[in-house]
Amino acid sequence: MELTTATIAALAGELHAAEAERRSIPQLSAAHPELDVDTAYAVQRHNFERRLAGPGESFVGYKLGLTSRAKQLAMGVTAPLWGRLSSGLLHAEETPLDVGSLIHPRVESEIAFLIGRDLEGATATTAGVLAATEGVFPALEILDSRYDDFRFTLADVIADNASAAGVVCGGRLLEPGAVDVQLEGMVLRRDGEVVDTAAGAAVSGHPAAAVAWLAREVGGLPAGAIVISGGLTAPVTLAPGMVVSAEFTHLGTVTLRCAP
Ligand code: 0L1
Ligand code: MG
Repeated sequence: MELTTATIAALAGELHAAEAERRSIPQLSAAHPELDVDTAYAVQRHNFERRLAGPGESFVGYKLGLTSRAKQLAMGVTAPLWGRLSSGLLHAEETPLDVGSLIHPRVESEIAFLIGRDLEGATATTAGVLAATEGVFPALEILDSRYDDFRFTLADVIADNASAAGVVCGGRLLEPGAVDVQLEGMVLRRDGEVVDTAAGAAVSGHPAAAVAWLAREVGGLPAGAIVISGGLTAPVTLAPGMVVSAEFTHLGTVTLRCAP
């Protein structure tokens, strides 16, 4: 059964209130098993428009999620998804994160793309993405599910803007011709200890392939958009005082510090 516009607004309101009040809620699909992927994107869009109406907020790009097998296994979901990024989600590398401002914060390392010229959606390919990309750089994505126990169906997590809670940009911006992102190595450290390692190919075989999928899904990407291509490994749960860094072979290092 299709959900009405009023129900979509109500479901978006539940997620918005959970985020604002830093409390988790039951999965939307528990009360609305008819919530499908298309309707979930409508819920996501509703809240993103609400976010854009906030002071100083603007669209900055997209996030891809569940593009690696490690992430799909960690979350028990078997398909990729996408969410929307606004300026308020950009978290400066030098600013400590107050983990108490989030419900159950996690972080994961990603390869980010800065799109240099408009990319058409229908015909987007891996090569086309690389040709349209101004540069690639390393990022850490801060995640926070608004659902109880960080558990959800695919539709639930899409409605929740793919658990987006922040993006830390770091390292160096390299032209796509200057680095093979598929072979780019990454070492993930928590408080200086190695917790995981991966190569770019962990993301859909090639991070640019994931971005091409996104471009086809959303009908094209505009020049200036930032796209984070999805976590290379399972995420790390954050705690006060923790320092997490992702060191890439050529792209450099990006670090997130949590406030004590
Ligand atoms: O960026 C992501 O992979 C988010 C997908 C949703 C699952 C999660 O919250 O980790
Ligand atoms: Mg992510």
